[in-house]
Amino acid sequence: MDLYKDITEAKNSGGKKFAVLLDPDKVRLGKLDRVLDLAIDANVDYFFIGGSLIVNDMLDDLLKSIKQKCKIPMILFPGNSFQLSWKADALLFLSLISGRNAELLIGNHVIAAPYLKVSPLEIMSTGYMLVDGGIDTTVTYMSNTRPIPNNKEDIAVCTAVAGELLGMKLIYMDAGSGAKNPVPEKMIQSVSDVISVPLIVGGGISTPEKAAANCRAGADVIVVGNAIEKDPELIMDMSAAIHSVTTKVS
Ligand code: 1GP
Repeated sequence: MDLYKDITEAKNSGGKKFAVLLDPDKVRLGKLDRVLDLAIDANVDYFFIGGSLIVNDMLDDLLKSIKQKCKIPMILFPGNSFQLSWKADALLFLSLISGRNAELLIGNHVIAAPYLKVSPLEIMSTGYMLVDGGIDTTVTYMSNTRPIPNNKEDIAVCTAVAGELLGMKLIYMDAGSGAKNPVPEKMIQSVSDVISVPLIVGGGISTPEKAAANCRAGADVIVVGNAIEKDPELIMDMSAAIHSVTTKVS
């Protein structure tokens, strides 16, 4: 399956996609079955797999367990180059364009390149932008970068445009896992208005209402992790809310 085509076709027709983030460290394999059943019933579009720091060697087991049970595509969302596996379907090849840490802009990519070049993974270059979520998240500490202040739409817009002009195929605005304040709709709207590649939004989204509001503001893919870890049943309402939004395409 060409996942990038799937995302862009949805965007071009105003449709929205729902990605459930599974952190291999946090998903207890016991609870996973329930999450997978709900994800199948709710027509979840993708699993994003990754975390800022993974301390258990559970990535391959998690990918195997998902594949045994369903066909929902698995997209790696790696916090570092140890979080790679051929068992997934695709990879967000993230460049942390909101930061000025050369290792996360290009350094890790050079190290991973020979592995990725021969892998069967679909590689999607992604301009990854951290937006201040109101608390110190693991990702800000681990990346050693400062997030974009959440009232600075102009910085977010220029960063996203630069990412697109550099050839990145997706822009991902993230307030960080467990953020107190998700990315504001005003910022989503400003960025969505100026880019033509699909926009992924995540971090601290905990209600279906918020997810739908983000979609109306211009997000094309919504990512939810924490809230679903706490309450897997939320998958149904989240998915219904996200899939119910269609934005006008000009
Ligand atoms: C984090 O965007 C994701 O990188 C999801 O965040 O876990 O807060 O939903 P949450």
